[in-house]
Amino acid sequence: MKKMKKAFITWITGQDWSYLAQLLLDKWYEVHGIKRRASSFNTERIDYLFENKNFNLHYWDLTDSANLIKLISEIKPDEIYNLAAQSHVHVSFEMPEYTANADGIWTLRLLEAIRIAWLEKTTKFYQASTSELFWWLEYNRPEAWYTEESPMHPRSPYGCAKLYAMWITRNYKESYDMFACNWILFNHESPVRWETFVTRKITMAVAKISLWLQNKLLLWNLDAKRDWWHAKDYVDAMWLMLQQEKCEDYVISTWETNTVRDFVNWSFEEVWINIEWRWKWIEEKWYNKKTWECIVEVDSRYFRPAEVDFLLWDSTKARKELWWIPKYSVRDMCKEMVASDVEKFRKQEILKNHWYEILEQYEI
Ligand code: NAP
Ligand code: F7E
Repeated sequence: MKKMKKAFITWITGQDWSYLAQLLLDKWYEVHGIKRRASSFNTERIDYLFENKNFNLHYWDLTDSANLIKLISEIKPDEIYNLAAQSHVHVSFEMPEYTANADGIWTLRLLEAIRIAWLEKTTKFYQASTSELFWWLEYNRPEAWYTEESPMHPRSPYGCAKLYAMWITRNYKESYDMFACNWILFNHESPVRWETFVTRKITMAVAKISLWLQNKLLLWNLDAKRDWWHAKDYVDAMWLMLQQEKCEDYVISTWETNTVRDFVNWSFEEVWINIEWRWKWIEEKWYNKKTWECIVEVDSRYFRPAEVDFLLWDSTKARKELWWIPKYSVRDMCKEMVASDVEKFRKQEILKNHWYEILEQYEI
């Protein structure tokens, strides 16, 4: 009988993991995920997996090297997917030291644990790297495609920490002949994206505005351009990468870039609210064309000390070598995210009203 493969994933409560877990369980893997203990439940994205006997959950914190070595030595995973990170760019300016530890040094701990457990020749390692390592403006190429040869210039503590993680992964590959690869990822989103990333912040606000539960959406740089794609497409590609004979770094992207402004427009179109903007840049305000209420406003609290203004990548290498093609367009993804948030808030309201009716009925 064919041996069941073991996958080890850090961490299990994030957006990507929730999709990756399902993909690996469908492919008949024994899956081990780790999570940090929290004082409240945060396993909403993966609750449905607990019934599957091939799914195992371990508690652990990134500062705990001893427990990491113990887990890796006991499980002896065939594949390790390192998704752990303080992944919010804005937050990294407020918590730079913590971000360096979580996103940089943590990767080193994991690579060392593989070596200490004598698994460097058998375990394949995947590092989630990022497009936040690149920036063109300084090189006077404001709107050109990035390629694998583009200069790296991180613009945030998050980018700097991820740059270290990428190079230490490359260094372990070269020094110890490990199968250790980086995947440079562009922004990928979904209905379970964390609420403070711009796309989810927009779709949640649009859903609430359409249901009269919120008045206004506050944003910052509406002109920033991003190469957004669906997280489901990304986990397919991630698995494919670890199945290759040769260990290579890849970039995955959609070949399309759009502004935050476009995403706001598409989202309002999904709930049939016509909007019109007045005044430019810092004074910019958007109005509902039916009621003339202001529903989008620029707010300087979301300002970043340094910003990556533009992202677009030529991912020819990954498409040629991995035969990976995205299934979702950015518009499909936006549609799915808005529909999911409208459904979520509508259900919550129905439930709330239902409880009010019961309380009134019994005069509680
Ligand atoms: P995410 O939703 O923010 O998930 C990150 C995970 O890391 C969460 O499960 C979080 O746990 C955990 N975590 C953070 N700090 C921790 C700590 N100190 N101790 C224990 N757990 C900790 O991220 P994602 O969007 O799935 O992204 C996955 C990976 O891809 C990350 O490395 C990210 O940097 C990288 N990436 C993402 C994108 C993107 O657009 N999504 C693009 C490029 C690269 P809690 O749930 O307990 O907070
Ligand atoms: O911002 C602008 C903001 O926070 C996108 C992470 O997954 O992708 C993500 O990082 C753009 C930026 O994502 C608001 O200034 C305007 O230009 O959704 P975001 P990000 O910073 O691109 C990369 C590839 C990663 O690796 C990261 O882990 O939108 N923007 N107004 C705003 N952004 C936020 N969050 N909130 C606003 O109100």
